[in-house]
Amino acid sequence: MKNKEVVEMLREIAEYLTIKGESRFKISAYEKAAHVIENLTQPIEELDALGKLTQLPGVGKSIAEKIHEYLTTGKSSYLEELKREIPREVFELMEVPGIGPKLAMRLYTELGIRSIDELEEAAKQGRIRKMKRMGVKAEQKILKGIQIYRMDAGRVPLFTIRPLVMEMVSYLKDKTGIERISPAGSFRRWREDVGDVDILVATDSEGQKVIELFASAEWTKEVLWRGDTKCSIVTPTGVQVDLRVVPEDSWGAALQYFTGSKAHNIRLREIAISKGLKLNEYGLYREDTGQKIAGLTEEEIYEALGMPWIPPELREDMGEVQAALQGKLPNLITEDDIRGDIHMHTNYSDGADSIKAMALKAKELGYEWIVITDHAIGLGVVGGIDYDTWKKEYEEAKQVEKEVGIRIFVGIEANIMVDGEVMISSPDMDFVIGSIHSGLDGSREKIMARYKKAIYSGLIDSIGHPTGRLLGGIRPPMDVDIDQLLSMAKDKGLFMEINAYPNRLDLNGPNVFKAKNMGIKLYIGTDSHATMQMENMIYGVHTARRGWAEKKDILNTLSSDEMEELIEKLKARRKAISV
Ligand code: DGT
Ligand code: CA
Ligand code: CA
Ligand code: ZN
Repeated sequence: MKNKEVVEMLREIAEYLTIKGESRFKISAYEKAAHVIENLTQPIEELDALGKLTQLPGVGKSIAEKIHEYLTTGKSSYLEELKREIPREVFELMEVPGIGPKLAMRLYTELGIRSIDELEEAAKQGRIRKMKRMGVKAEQKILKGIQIYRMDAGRVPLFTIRPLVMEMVSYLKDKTGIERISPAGSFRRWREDVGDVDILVATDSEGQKVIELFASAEWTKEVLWRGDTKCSIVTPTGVQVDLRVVPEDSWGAALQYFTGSKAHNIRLREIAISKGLKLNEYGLYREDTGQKIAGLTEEEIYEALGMPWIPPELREDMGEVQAALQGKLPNLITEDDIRGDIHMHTNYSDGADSIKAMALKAKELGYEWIVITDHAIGLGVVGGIDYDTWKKEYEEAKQVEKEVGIRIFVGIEANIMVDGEVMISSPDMDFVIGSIHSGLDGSREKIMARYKKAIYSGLIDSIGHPTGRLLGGIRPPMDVDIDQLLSMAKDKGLFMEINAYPNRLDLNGPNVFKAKNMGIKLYIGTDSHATMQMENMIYGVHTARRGWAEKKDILNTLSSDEMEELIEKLKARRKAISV
């Protein structure tokens, strides 16, 4: 099946077109088609062979031809042509947060900059401020971007590696019959980005076999180190994965040790020492006699240290050990608690799927309700909907609601414009998310003034993807004063979003923690633009858990009746403002 390759080809074309400054319409045609094919379960070759490519939503004649050419010849002459026109170096420059395609192209052509090192030199020499429409500020922004880029370097967002790691674990389990195989490290703690991946295997007799399977599998591009109990490899995308084999009776101790974090482990070791015990990756021992008192499971280790088992997401030394000792650990929200999804797009705006498709997917996921929030007008980039179109969408949703048998609320994702105006909101709408989609590089004063005006207008119920960051060095967060934002949200009774789109995770764990401690309610929104993406809910749930969120903190755990009741209140509140 070549779907993945075709998706990559289409996305690459879209990237090149962006750099060329082609119309947004043309670019999003390729992005949309890529989106659709990404979610296709059938091999694209089959559709092509049947001449049915154009039946896919978003795939017109011209894109179908390019796919056909790629499937028959292994390349796209259109893409080759684009590659001749635009040098590869421009893409490297775009890896610096804050440098978009146009600026990258200008830096390349006007200053002849060919690498990030050269860019840094040029900025330090003050050559960038001399370019047209650039200045000292722009130059400093570039230097800051380079700093962020270097900081991120070597770490990858969790979602880019998670599917492969899960595949590794189940493959090794299947082939060996060993039950005790688990990811550890930052991966198991659900950190949003990981330096390397750690996998742990407990076996007394099959270590060699596991290591052989691991090192010779398709995912191994290069073996860095191979010994009797440890093997480190590099995946095709350049991520290092460490596999460790430990004795069966050390499973719990090793899992605890290698899950970390380092700071959490240090805390635990302090507790152990204060009790006359010694904790390491083999077990928990009495200091005086050397007798082993725990090691087989994590639970027994925590118990022997006088506390309940601590969920991995909490092991960041944010007070979890203290809380555990006092019996005050939060009762974290779980995937099973989720009864609905807030924030998703349909083909009314830039989503790939219909209301019905989204509703059916929600039903498949076992939800009771969803809140659809298509983009409103004012977005510039993607076509957003106006009030009349929203009204139509609402009516269609009511139809679908009956057909599918799931509660469908229809809200909107309103834009908080550059001047803080909310575009658009109405008391009829079930839920109004206010999001910033433009001018993300504004100063802290500007961003906060926009948020303030929008929040105090009374027209929005929540803040969507509050910092606007995109993981993987793509876009740094806006210059948001998060404490001030949370205080304003609290003041006006707004909800804060935990955007579960895996390259957003916004709010992130630490900010969820802050919001929760201020008594602000949150919700998880997958921000899905296609049915498949609704499965990203897990990233939101685990981000919530990293912020210590409990069931009661998160709107998605409400029943459909409770949600309806809340929505009636929100509508009444908005109505009171608009009269
Ligand atoms: P990463 O890979 O940078 O995303 O973060 P981790 O947490 O996965 O760190 P890694 O891979 O270096 O080590 C995995 C775990 O092993 C770490 O979370 C805790 C444990 N560990 C590693 N080195 C030390 C150490 O020097 N002391 C202690 N107490 N634990 C360590
Ligand atoms: Ca690691
Ligand atoms: Ca490691
Ligand atoms: Zn948005």
